[in-house]
Amino acid sequence: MRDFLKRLPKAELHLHIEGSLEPELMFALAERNGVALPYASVEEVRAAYDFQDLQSFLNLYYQGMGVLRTAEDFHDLAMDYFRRAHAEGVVHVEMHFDPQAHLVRGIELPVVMEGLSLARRHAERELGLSTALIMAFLRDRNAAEAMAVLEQAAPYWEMLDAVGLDSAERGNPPAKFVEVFERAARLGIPRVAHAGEEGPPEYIREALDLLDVCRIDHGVRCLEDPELVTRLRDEGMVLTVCPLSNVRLRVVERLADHPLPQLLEAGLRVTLNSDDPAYFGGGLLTNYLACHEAFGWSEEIFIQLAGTAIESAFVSDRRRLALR
Ligand code: ES4
Ligand code: ZN
Repeated sequence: MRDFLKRLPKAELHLHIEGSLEPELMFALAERNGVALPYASVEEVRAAYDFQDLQSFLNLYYQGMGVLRTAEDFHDLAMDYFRRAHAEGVVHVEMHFDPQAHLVRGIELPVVMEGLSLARRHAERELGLSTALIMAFLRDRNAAEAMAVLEQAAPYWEMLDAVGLDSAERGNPPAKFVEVFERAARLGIPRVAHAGEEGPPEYIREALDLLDVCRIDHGVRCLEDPELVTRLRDEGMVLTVCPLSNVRLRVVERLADHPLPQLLEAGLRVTLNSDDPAYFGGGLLTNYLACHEAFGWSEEIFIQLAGTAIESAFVSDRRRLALR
């Protein structure tokens, strides 16, 4: 099965590039930039990744990205991830990035964009990997700031495959960002949003009704609302589910308790994703393998899951055909 899952052409639709920062690279960049780390070794870093919930993870996630300072750092971060993904049989990667998390540290948007853009070109040329870019707004900061970031990104609008919404979900409903997402819609930029990870099914409804998203990131809590499940199925809405993330952030206790089988049973369009692979115990292949162990799924199910990801990826029809 490992061989089969490795060879299966897989697309990653839900990845935070800052969450792909492995402790080894964190140390190398800290050294290169003269940034002090509160850890003595990579082992100590990994030992600290024992999360209680989303917020306890986010605290270390924002701390870890403090080593990213130059365009070269962002390039190295993304290339490091693209190489690992390529080695796991990943053929397409859609990466979220969090401009506000860098702006608040004095790292300007052009620095981030230059580094990520160069890495995307390298990945395509060296690895044959296609990539997409999703600029995410931090929902635990105010909407005016998100709007200002969207305007500041004007030179890069053409490069954005979508905008997204991430960070601490509870108490920060999609409704807060209606105007920002309306502006993105008028600009012709597609929209996705995290909803129903820790937050209630109502947030999934809001993401659909108020933000007009074409995919829901996570969405696992939709099962608490049968009418919503019917709607998601009828609309063919895609959920980018992150199995190991949900275990590590204690959305579920064990993978065997994960609602993935029920989501599939309900006829929903589900994809498997790694979210923050450096923090949650592995990349896309590791997530596929963990699902095989937990649910005993057949090759056919994995072909379906990987196929759904390729169907709903932000790529040209020409590239979509080549990915299959
Ligand atoms: C995230 Cl797992 C998760 N949820 C929400 N926001 C995030 N940013 C990075 N990882
Ligand atoms: Zn996420």
